[in-house]
Amino acid sequence: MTGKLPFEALSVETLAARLGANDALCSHIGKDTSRWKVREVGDGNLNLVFIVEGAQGAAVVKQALPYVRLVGDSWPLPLKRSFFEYHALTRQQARAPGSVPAIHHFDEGQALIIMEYLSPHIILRRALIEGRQLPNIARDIGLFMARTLFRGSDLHMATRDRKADLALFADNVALCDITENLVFSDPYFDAKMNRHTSPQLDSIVAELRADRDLKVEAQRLKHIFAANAETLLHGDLHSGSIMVTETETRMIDPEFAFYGPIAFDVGMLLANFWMAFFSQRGNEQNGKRDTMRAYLLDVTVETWSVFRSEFSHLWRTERTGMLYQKSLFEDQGDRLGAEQALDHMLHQVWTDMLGFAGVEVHRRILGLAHNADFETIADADLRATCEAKALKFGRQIAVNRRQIHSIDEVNKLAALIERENRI
Ligand code: SR1
Ligand code: MG
Repeated sequence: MTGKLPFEALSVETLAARLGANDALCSHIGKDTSRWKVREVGDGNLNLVFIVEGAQGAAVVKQALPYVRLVGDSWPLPLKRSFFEYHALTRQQARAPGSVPAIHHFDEGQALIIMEYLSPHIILRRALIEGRQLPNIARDIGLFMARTLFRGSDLHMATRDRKADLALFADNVALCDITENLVFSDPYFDAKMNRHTSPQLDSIVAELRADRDLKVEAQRLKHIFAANAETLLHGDLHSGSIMVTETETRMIDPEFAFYGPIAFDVGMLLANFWMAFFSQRGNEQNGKRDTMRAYLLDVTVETWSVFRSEFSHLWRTERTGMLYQKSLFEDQGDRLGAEQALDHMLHQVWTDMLGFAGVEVHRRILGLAHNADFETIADADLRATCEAKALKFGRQIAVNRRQIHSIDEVNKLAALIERENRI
């Protein structure tokens, strides 16, 4: 296939004929297309994802569609998101080696990426719903965030390279637009594509939408998201964008990548652990989930702590960019000045992270794109109870973020709300 052919969506039936001559794919799975088995496994909101197995191995073929898969062709979406995903993956691999799938081939015209088939990995969200405790996720994700977010910023990069990258990713307008609307605005009014568990949550939703402080806070966060081009973000770092085994963790799907605030990836990720925490009650039929709940809170503590300490380590050892130059601090014998600036930066990330986490919780319960943690709770009353607690938690961490000083404080709040009988 060449990049010059007009775009055409692949299908299970056509994939072997269309990619049978692709050297990269053949070298990984074998040339004999009669032995290829193709499955379409995409369960995300946007793209096609095929697993192709051949005589010598397997690979993943991911292809963007010219519209939002979740909604249909009434919502067109640029194929170029595949280009941003490819370029984000190459940068993440360089900045946090081993944290993303290996890329075998990219075809911009067909908006497709051929990449490593991760097996026996499963989606982290699925594992958490099943009540599985993975020992390494906090460390692996904390390191991934610190390394990609630090090394993609003006703290580390040569300013010319960073500006070129900023320009490259600035065109990811349509995907940013999804986040800007779906995360920061739609949950706070009766936007057309919103849905929630009704009628159980109706009065809570009305109250939330009438909450002026919350609405203002959500817009302040949107402003930070849109205006603070600090680093190359993953842009959609939730538990559905992470694949795991007992010992391995890989981040996938960075098609929302763009230059934004460091705190966004961290907040979105931690929000998904807190939502997993609040949804455990809905999955308790097969046994108590107290240990799982405790595990999830521990994961938030460890993720934040690993992020913080790796970010601090990189600050001390790899601060080669134009910001907070060593020539102003360490080289003048002012190591404490550099530490003071680091403290200040981490404090800002902490405060904004809580806000981003709060709005992420809200949008997954009130907006268009819900998550399976709550959606798989079949009993609507039980689901609404879990969701109402998460909504309350999200509101408190978003609005009170400047008064919350530690992750233990946040987790005490989560545990308190979780134990409430009435909502
Ligand atoms: C229309 S896309 C909805 C959501 O799916 C993606 O995974 C992102 O989270 C986006 O917000
Ligand atoms: Mg995705």
